[in-house]
Amino acid sequence: MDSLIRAVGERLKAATSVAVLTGAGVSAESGIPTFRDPGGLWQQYRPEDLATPEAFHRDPRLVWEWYDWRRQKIAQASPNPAHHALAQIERITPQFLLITQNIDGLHRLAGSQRVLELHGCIWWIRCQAEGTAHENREVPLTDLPPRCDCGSLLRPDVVWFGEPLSSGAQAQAFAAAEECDVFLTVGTSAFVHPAASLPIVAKNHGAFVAEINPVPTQITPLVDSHLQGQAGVILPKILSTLTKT
Ligand code: BJW
Repeated sequence: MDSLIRAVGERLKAATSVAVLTGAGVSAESGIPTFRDPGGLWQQYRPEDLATPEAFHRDPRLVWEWYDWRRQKIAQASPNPAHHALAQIERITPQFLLITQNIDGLHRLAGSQRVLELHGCIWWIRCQAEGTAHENREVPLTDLPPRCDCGSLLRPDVVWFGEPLSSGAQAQAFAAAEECDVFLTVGTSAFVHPAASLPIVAKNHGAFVAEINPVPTQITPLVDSHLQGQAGVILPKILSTLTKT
């Protein structure tokens, strides 16, 4: 494993442009549940009931109760060594983009600056009618489901199944995947598209692709290096190879 970590470190040192895709696994060590692991959210709840526009239309209160519960959990969480190591790697890399599927905001809290939140952010809420979003960090929320001053329902500003991602964010993510020298995919099952296409696009455009995950995923067969283990253990080790003189 140490030689794999050193090899990824060498690639990062030589790189001008680095893109990183993170998923729920990067926040697992902060105590935030993942979706598809044993005991994960989608083992306990049906996405059709909680993470689709149809579910919200059917029962906005139920969907909001679930998001309010997650907001309370996330409010108590802090960035872990994986988030901190990625913020440090950004500081020493000429061009860097962190593309996250996570809605918990922990990358920004750890000090990452160039962050694309592909699936939105749990701390922003959006008016169904007007489409305008604003930050709201109240936990727990009073009076569920919340309503806008215009009377319409407010919803979490996140991307549910069947909804398009922000076209600007998606275009920026794919451009970074096409242009980077090194692409890291960390703590994602690489199950959900279009995010899961990013490592494939990076590989097809000549990037060195490394994956950090305790288990093999859908994209393991195509990556150049699979670093098996927890992000909070492996990323600080990679960082230390970069900062050694
Ligand atoms: C560790 C660890 C540790 C554990 N260290 N690692 C092609 C075929 C079929 C369907 C589709 C397709 N293309 C698109 C679709 C539809 C759909 C989709 O992908 N479905 C698949 C399930 C097949 N995609 C969509 O609907 C997307 N929209 C779209 O395509 O729009 C098109 C469109 C255009 C025009 C008009 C209309 C539509 C939207 C996807 C939105 C996803 N939303 C969710 C929930 C909302 C946010 C929230 O509430 O949090 O986003 S679902 C959920 O999955 C969440 C996540 O961001 C996302 C990805 O999950 P992630 O992060 O990979 O987590 P896990 O749990 O799966 O994996 C965790 C990993 O961590 C595991 O591998 C562990 O081993 C690992 N791990 N501990 C490192 N310590």
